[in-house]
Amino acid sequence: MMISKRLLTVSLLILFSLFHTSRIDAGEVKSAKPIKIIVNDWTSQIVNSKILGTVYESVGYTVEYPFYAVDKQFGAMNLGWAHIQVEIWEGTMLNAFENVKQKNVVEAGLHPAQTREEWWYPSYVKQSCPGLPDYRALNECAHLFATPTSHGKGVYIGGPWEKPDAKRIKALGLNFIIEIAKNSDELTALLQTAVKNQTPIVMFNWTPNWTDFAYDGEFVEFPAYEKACESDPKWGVNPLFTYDCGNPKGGRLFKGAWKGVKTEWPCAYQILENMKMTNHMIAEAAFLVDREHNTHDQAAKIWIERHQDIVKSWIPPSCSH
Ligand code: TMO
Repeated sequence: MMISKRLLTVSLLILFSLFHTSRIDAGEVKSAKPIKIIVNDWTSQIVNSKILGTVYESVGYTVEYPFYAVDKQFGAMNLGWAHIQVEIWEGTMLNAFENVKQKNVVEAGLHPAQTREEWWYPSYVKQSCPGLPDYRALNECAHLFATPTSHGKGVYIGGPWEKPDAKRIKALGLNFIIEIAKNSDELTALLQTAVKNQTPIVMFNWTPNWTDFAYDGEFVEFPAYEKACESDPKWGVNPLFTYDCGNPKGGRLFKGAWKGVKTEWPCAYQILENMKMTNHMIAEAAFLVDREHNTHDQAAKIWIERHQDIVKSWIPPSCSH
């Protein structure tokens, strides 16, 4: 009895390792463990995650989409709790990413897209505040952006992503307060209401985004960013405070992965490296949801149908079914 049980165990082990080896020989190591693709709280990131996840499923992987706020995601990735991030914006996430990059997180290549994240308004706002886009016009026009509870100060609508807006308001002496929208859906709703009523609004926005295709709009031009603006109070128009400048322009957009992805799901890692999104492609992904009211899943499906050749080109031949 004892012996046969042991025999059974041993033969099962041999069988299992044969099975495992044969998969390695095929050059398609496909761990059945789910790949956890991080989703954040703005549209293009969610749609891009679903696009990538759909491609992963098409080559046989299992995928999950845990939500993480941007300030929690890299800690989770460093511990291997989450595995992939498809849209890392230099302007909002570089420092947090750099903290984990030398540990258990790797950079998986750049998107060709060039990014900017900054205060923004739809163009009709300029009719009532003609000094824009120069930031100095904001104080002359602060009353236009006031609300019943802002005590005459202008209201700037920010997002839930780390930005030095409070420091900038102080350093540049702006007569503004900040209200934070909880995600890109709320920003979109506020913008659409303002446009419908042609009321002034100044809010956080970025490019690539759906607004690139939907509205004329402009970023506010603050004093041009330089690294020293963040660290040296003497730099810039205010000698006492840092952050008397705008956000960087021409920011990089890149991808990141938990280090273990390369060995656990090698094809997934290669596909992530090969996924390269332009400004146009990302704005389109967001437009499908924020303007055309598809769900994130529908948008991913439509996007993949429209760009089949591009999507196919991300999949190395040894990884396709
Ligand atoms: C990170 N975001 C694109 C919302 O600025």
